[in-house]
Amino acid sequence: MTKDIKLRLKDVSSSNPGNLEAVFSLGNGHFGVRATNPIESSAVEGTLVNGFFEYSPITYGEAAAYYPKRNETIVSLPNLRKIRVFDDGHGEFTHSKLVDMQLDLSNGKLVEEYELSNDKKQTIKMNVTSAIDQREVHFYGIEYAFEAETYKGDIYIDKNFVLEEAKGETGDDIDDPRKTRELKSIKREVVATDDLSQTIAISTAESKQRIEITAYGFNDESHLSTKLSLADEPKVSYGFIVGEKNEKGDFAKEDFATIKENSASFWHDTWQNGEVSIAGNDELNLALHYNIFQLNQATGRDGKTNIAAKGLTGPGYEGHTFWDTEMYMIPYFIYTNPEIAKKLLVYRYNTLDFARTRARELGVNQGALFAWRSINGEETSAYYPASTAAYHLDGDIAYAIGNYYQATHDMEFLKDYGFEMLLETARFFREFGTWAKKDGKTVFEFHTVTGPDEYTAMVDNNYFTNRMAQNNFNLAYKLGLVLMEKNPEAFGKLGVSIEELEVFKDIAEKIYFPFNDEYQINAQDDTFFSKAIWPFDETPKDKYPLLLHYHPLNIYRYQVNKQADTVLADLLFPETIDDDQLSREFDYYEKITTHDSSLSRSIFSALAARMGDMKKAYSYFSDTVRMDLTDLQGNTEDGLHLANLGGSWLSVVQGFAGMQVTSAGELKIIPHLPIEWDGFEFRIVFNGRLLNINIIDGKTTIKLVDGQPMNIIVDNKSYKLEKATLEILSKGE
Ligand code: IFM
Repeated sequence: MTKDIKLRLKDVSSSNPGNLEAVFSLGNGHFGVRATNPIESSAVEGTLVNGFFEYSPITYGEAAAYYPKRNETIVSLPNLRKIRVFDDGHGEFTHSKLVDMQLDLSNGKLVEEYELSNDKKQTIKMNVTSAIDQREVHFYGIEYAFEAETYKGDIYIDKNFVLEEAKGETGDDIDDPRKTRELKSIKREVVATDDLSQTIAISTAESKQRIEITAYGFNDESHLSTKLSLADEPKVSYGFIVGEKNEKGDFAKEDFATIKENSASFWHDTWQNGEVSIAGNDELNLALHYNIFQLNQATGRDGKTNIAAKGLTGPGYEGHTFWDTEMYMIPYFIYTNPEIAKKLLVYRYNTLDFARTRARELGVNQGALFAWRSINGEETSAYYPASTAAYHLDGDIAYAIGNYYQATHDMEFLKDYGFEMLLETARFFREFGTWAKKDGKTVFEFHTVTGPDEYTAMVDNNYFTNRMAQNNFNLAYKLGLVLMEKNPEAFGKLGVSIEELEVFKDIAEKIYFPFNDEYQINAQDDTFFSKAIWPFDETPKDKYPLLLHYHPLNIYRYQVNKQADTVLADLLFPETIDDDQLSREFDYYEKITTHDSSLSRSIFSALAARMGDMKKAYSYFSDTVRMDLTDLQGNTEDGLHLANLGGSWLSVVQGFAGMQVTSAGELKIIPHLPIEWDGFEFRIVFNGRLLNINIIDGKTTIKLVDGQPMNIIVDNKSYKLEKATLEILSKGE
């Protein structure tokens, strides 16, 4: 990291405890610990383990065939940070005022300061330092340092686990689909205890998962309950590790120094390949670093787990993974840490059996449809118009596979995982779509579909979906040929023929795209423009987000967008649209978009930057990059908005720097610098090279930090990038 960057309490606008717990949470892709107040209990007890969930039945008033029967909910574990502190008269320090918090993004260390008071209003100070192990991902260490204030006697601390039932945030009777539900079938028990350590087990009755965690002191002689004297020494400290058995069922203790070292070295490496910095705007620079930090903390790195919509920072959306991963978060990993991108795609591969079953349930004999929302890959959404019908997800996964392959040429991945997924998703689209006649031409269409915009559902020919499906067919065709040539045996094993690939190519050429003649723009779907525009002028501010105040059917009959839809396709496929149409399209859809979804603004920012509308690009970016620090969506306490974190990287790299990979596979950038910044700089990993790209007013400097020479296109001119730094002056300089 270029300089140490820390997030402090003053950088966060909402002091609501739930909000701070999420914002200052620590995670390592395996588990996450919300920064709950260690003394006072919190609404969300806050330890979440990636992939650790419980089933509960979904009850429908009116069910139908193949509606999912069971829900999955991520399980909140007992609070690892909890400590009880007593005075020498058996009173307890039950009040705890947060004074400051500081999260060091260069090494992952969280430092907090509290003032504790007992019923006699006597106070002591408590400083808390914690870190999560980023390499041995089963360990978390926390150190409490106490300092005498008005209270100067002995204190007694108790660090045994408190096994109270972890609460869900809501009951099942709340109208907010973004929340989680309460679980009644979780067992928490102490399985071993002595003076020096305590082991508890958390098990789920239905999903049959079990986790054992052990708390022990920093030193071999540290007791979990002990007396410390603030009379003899004005400052005393005590530390604990909480560790979990590893995958093999072994438990070998770690110490705090190692946890901190593993955290610091991980962050050093992560920033080395993936730092993005803004010069001349410290506030946005801090927010951008923070977002990338939290994105990394949330990401499963083992091929078995993924990224939940709220990461490991809160139980919102029940811990489910959505299309958010492939469209908003994987790009950052593809271009900074492709190994992790691969693991995320392998997770999808590991859910293929569920996806095949789901496709059969939808009546197609071939292909696979991945789950719209799930933890383990099994579809769990009870509301199919905004989930199963959003089958662009298959195309989104294919898009990510295509980008990963283009940026790595990882043949092993293509052979073992990638092509099979492309094949199965292309088959699904082939089977689920339909041939039709339009204006005397034979076209391929998709009916009864929901695009990314969740305020429009079950329409025909959603433009975005049709583009994603077309890309899916093209990828299956092209990468199928690559695999057939490079590894005919692997190709042959998949039961696919050249004829089948040719069919994909043919469908791709004939896919229908709705177009609006009046406005000369791509139409979101076949009937979008026949609807009235939502009565924005009559909608009071407090009726947003619309989803919490209006029945879906009421919303569906209007032209109103929750989030970027057609314009997202424009961003993903820049070669399909010219500048004039893009500008018309952006203007039209922007006016009817509420951004009620956190997945929207980053796309509008990136696109506006590409169009050179820097005022808009900057304004959308400011909202995007600080979304959770300002609680813009009003629900950060349920967990951070992970897709938006990835979206802020997209805004800078694919928006302001205009980075894209051309259809010929070349890296291209078209820099646009907002006047508010002195410049910005980022690193990219591309086909084994590490590049450092620095954009300041009038000059783009590209350094090949590592790897072989390559070509790069800047502002539509091709350059050879060799070891020496390439400096390109912008036009007019
Ligand atoms: O996947 C998104 C969806 O696009 C909008 N609603 C929230 C989901 C989870 O982030």
